[in-house]
Amino acid sequence: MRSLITISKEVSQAMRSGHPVVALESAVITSGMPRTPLDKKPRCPASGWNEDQPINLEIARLMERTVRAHGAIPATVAVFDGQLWVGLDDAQLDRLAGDPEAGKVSAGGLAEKLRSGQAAGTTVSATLVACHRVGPIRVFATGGIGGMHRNWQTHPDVSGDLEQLSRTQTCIVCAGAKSILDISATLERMETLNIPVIGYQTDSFPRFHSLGDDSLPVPLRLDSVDKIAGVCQTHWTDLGQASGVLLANPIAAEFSLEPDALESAILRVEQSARREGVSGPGLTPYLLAGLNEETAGLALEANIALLAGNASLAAQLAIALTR
Ligand code: PSU
Ligand code: MN
Repeated sequence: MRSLITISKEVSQAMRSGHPVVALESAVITSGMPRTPLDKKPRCPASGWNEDQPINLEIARLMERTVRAHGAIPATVAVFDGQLWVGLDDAQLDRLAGDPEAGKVSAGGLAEKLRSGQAAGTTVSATLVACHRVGPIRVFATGGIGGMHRNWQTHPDVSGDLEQLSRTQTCIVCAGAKSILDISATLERMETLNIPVIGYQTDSFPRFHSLGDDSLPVPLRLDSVDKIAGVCQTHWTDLGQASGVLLANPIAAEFSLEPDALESAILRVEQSARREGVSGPGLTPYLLAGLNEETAGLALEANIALLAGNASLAAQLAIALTR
């Protein structure tokens, strides 16, 4: 039978020779970032950023370049032409970012997308499926993991990211959970799922667009990638545990949004989501886009900065895991 998974030559060679690989998702490309140019350079370090190109393409390229700059190989995961691709070349990245029909796909929807031949960016859960199937690829960088939406008590919108992470032996590097979620409930859920949650050089669980605070302590703080690699190795190899690890990497302080202003922006965007009846898979993209507008681009700058920061830490961890 024809395989439905295509691993790029570069990624498969790297995996065969034990070279560090970092998986990258693509829902951020198709559904998480504007498809228009930024018209200036981002404020965070972003060498090679092309102001004429759409933000979604430039962020994907920036993450790949950042992984490479540290000496690891990026493996961006996406679906098109009836294939689950692991590792895209520049033309494929360009095509995905420019495809107006491409939405996002989660783990449960992957099979149908492959059968129908439609293009889609993979969410964290769908990217984890690829990590597991081809490797496992041990390290994966994203912006913020999906989790329990606010009001989950009345409408149980809980991202499939959490379940999938609970059965994939991959460490996901993220800036915590998105501020639009119920972060406290999300942390509780990860404890239930036996997912180790590690704060990188921080005592508090970060809130994606902003730093965390004392109200949400991380279960474990570690300050070096070698120590984190050690915990991952013991979790998977010595103990044989099936769950992944969540590494929370706070946004750089200079890009962190002021918590009160962020919270009131979230409340306004939530209100308009309710008014327009937005729910389900469209909710996260709607809330992220609304926040970018409400904050006059500050949330977008924060999102770019944290994505690049996570790619950098993920590459360092992937290298530490090969030692
Ligand atoms: N990080 C970002 N932007 C994003 C996402 C993460 O900076 O758009 C995506 C991830 O792909 C994650 C998804 O899996 O948001 C969560 O969506 P949902 O809540 O519908 O599961
Ligand atoms: Mn959801």
